[in-house]
Amino acid sequence: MNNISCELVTAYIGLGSNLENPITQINSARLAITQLNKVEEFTFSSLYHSLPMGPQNQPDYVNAVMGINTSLEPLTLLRCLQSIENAQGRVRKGERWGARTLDLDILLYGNSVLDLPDLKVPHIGIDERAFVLYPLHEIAPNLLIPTKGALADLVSKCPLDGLKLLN
Ligand code: A4P
Ligand code: MG
Repeated sequence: MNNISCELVTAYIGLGSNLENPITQINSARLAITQLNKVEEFTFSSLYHSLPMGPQNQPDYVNAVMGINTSLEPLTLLRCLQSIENAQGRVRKGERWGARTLDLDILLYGNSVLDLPDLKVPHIGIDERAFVLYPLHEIAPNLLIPTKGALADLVSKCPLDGLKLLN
């Protein structure tokens, strides 16, 4: 990574996979994100095993959260993450919350609140998903989530829903 010149923003990315060797998918995505121009990883959570949210006729997931510093604009970052999803064989079949090789979500982008057609930040549902809240809390326990409140409070109210540490 490199060539960071403009204003740096701290962002958090949620990674999820439940197809084609999820652990490998997450590790490959992490590497691809660190290789993006103007993106620098500063932290990465443990890997977590989680039960599927949404349709139940799909494999369990592996989830993690990555903290980056970036000077990419939010929509540019989104497009870069979508390119990585596509490069790792993501197929969009139109089924909401269906199985996928890789899902990369922008959970937080600094303290921004964005309500664009293609990008909602904080990510929708961030405050009620164990597979997002627990890994995020592991790496950033003191975080305040715009419009939602203290991460520690959200975690304390969120059942584990079968979430387990993988490593
Ligand atoms: N989009 C809007 N805001 C964002 C954002 N902050 N980050 C738009 C990323 N994308 C964002 O996403 C649909 C559209 O969301 C994109 O076109 C983008 O412009 P998608 O990746 O094509 O489809 P999706 O992921 O199926 O949709 P959605 O509604 O974002 O699903 P989620 O919320 O990502 O949930 N169960 C477990 N255990 N673990 C998981 O990780 N993930 C999902 C997907 C379902 N069940 C899961 C998990
Ligand atoms: Mg998504």
